[in-house]
Parts: sequence; C-alpha cells; structure tokens
Amino acid sequence: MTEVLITGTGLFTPEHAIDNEALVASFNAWVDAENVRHAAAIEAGEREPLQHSSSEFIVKASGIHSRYVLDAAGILDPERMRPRLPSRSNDEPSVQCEMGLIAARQALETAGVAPGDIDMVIVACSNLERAYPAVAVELQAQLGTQGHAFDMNVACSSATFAIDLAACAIRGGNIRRALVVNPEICSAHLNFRDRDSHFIFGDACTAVVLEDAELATASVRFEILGTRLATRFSNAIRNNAGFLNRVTDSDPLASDKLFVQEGRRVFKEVCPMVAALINDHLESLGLGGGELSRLWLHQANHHMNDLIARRVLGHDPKPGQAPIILDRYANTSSAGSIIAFHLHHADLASGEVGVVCSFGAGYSAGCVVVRRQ
Ligand code: CO8
Repeated sequence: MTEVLITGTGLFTPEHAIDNEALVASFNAWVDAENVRHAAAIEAGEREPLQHSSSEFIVKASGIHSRYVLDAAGILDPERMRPRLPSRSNDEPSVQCEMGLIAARQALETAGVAPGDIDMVIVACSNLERAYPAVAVELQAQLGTQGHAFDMNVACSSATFAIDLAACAIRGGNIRRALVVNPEICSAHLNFRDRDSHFIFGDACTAVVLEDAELATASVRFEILGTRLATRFSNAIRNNAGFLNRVTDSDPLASDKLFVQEGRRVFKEVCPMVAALINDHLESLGLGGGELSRLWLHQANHHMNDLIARRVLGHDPKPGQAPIILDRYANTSSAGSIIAFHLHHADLASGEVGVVCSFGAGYSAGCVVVRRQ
C-alpha cells in the first residue's frame, strides 16, 4: 500500500495578543456600564445584575492565559467587543486566504515542495468567510498549485478530517501531494459579552503537507499509520448563523448566531468519546497507549487534555508528552492540535509514535496516528 507522509507544517500567528487581564477588564467595564444602564430594573428586582468575569476563574477552569487575535482594539473596546476587520473588495485577497498563504508557504518550504507539485488543497476550518467561491480555490490561485481545491467544515475536527481525506486520496492514487490549511478566525464568531465563553477562543492558521512517500525529500517526516474519525450529533456546541437567517427573519445579531455551548456537558460527553476513539484506533493498529511518545491533542481545556491523556496512556502524561499550547493560543478550533504538532514534534526520535487528535462540535473527533521515520 502507498505510504503517506506528513513532511511539512506551517503556522500563522496573528500579531495582536490579549491576556486574560485585558480581556476581563474590558468585559467588566461593559458589565458595569450595563448595570448602571439598567439600575432601575435591577433595583426593582426585574432584572439580575450582570456579574464580573475573573482571570483566576479563566486560568483555573481552562488553563488559558492569553490568545492571539487578528484585531485586539475592537475586541477590547467595551462599546464594541468584536474585532474590527476592514472590508475588502473582490479584487483583494480574502482574510482567510492571506492567513493561509503564510502558513502554507512555511509548510511547503519545510517539506521542500514547490506549490506547483501540490495536486489538492483543502481549506478546512470552523467558519468560512463566504459561501463561494471556495477560499481553497482562491488559495490555489494565489499559491499556484495544480489539480483541485475545496473547502470543508467539521468544526474543531476539520484539520484531522481533512488529513484523513488527503491521506485516502494519496493512498487511492488519485493525487500524490496535498496541502491542508486551517485558517481559524474564532474571534469573529465569539460572543465577547458572554461571561461563560468570552475567554475561550483565539485566531491562528495552520498548514500541513502530505506526500506519497516515494516523492518525499524532507529530512523530518512522519508516516501516517492510520486515521480514524467519529461523529455523534449533539446540540451542546451550536452556532445558528447561516444563509437561511435572512429568509427566516430571525435577528442576525442574536446571540445564538454566535458560538454557544454547555461547557460542562461537553467536557463530560466528549472526553470518554475521544479516549475510546484513540484507544480503539491504537488497538486496531496493534499498538497500546504505553507505546505513545506524544499526544498532540485538541487545545480547548487543560483539564480535558489531562483526563484524555490519562485514559490513553494509563498514567499522568510525563512533562512534554501531551503538549499544551492553549495557555498562549486559547482554543484555535481545528488549528489547535496542529499547532501542538508543529511546535512539538522535532525532538521525537526515529520510530517513535504519536497521535494527533482533535474534537469538538458535532460532536466530532478525528485521530491520526503517526510514526517518526
Ligand atoms: N468568570 C468568573 N466566573 C465564571 C465565569 C467567568 N468568566 N464563567 C463562569 N463562571 C462561574 C459560573 O457562573 C459558575 O458559578 P456557580 O458555580 O456559582 O454557578 C462557575 O464559574 C462554574 O461554571 P462552569 O460550570 O461553566 O465552569 P467549568 O468549570 O465547566 O468551565 C469551561 C467552563 C472552561 C467552558 C469548561 O466547561 C470547558 O472547557 N468545557 C469544554 C469545552 C469544549 O471543549 N468545547 C469545545 C468547543 S470547541 C468547538 O468545537 C467549537 C468549534 C467552533 C469554533 C467557533 C469559533 C467561535
């Protein structure tokens, strides 16, 4: 069977960072102004006062200290509380294409692959800035890749689902090289006025080059031993923004058109689902958790990753065995596990095995088992 390798990865990190203190200060300023505005109703018992957020809670509950965003000023302005991205003409590159170009060029350079040698581009992420033409086709034109390109969305699992698809296309002989790109602008779909979730997300873009092993020239390469995907329907993470909003006459600015979740339920339901997926997948490959050198897990919550790592490894992860990047990046949706891989793979020795695993809305979970060559 054709061997498929990951030969390059890339990462675009936005210039602006917001730490918890700055985010909480802006949120609390908005809360105070709202409570003053509704003082009479609060006094009359007709309305509950809004509560402050706190950095201590955010760190304790999630492990997040900071996040990168495309625009900090708009988010931190208590009068606005959403990023301000200038609109672009149809003749300018789209924002996600621009982020994708930076990550993709880095991944191609690492792999030692020219854009013209890529047969397929998949832009896979939680939110796409338009319905069509596909961002992937725009990226294909900007990069100068061959073949075909398309967009896909499996929320936080978009990257691993796209890696599975690309690996299958290479194994099947339809293509020989693929580029997977994950431009996540989570800040545009986050409700910065929701105390339960205003701290959760950040922006980033990752890229991965996959090749038929016969063509690969990169010095650092990981063989894909297998991929496995799982989905189970749940409303616990939901976003009702969509093209029907216009015709159903629903309020396009209502909070259900942004990210909404029941965080505790997600935690309880997703952790066992993910641990079972990884363990079953490893078993089918004749491997056990004890043989894993690294777990590059989805980056939503530190406690979630600790719990999943324990269930897979059979013990607490050793330092560096399940790298955490959410402390600096927060949850970057599908980019998270790939950022962890990008920043923490080079030290693995030949023959060492690891798992890239993402999970999130849907529910969805994707597992990619790799071995350093
Ligand atoms: N500051 C202070 N206190 C707070 C705050 C705050 N900001 N928020 C809540 N509290 C309080 C609550 O009021 C509650 O108080 P009380 O006990 O008095 O009722 C207490 O803290 C505990 O609240 P929770 O039970 O909600 O807190 P948790 O410990 O469960 O932590 C988390 C909340 C961090 C959200 C946690 O539940 C979690 O991380 N869960 C998993 C979430 C997850 O993995 N989600 C996956 C999402 S990713 C995805 O698939 C989305 C893809 C789409 C991306 C789109 C981009 C926008």
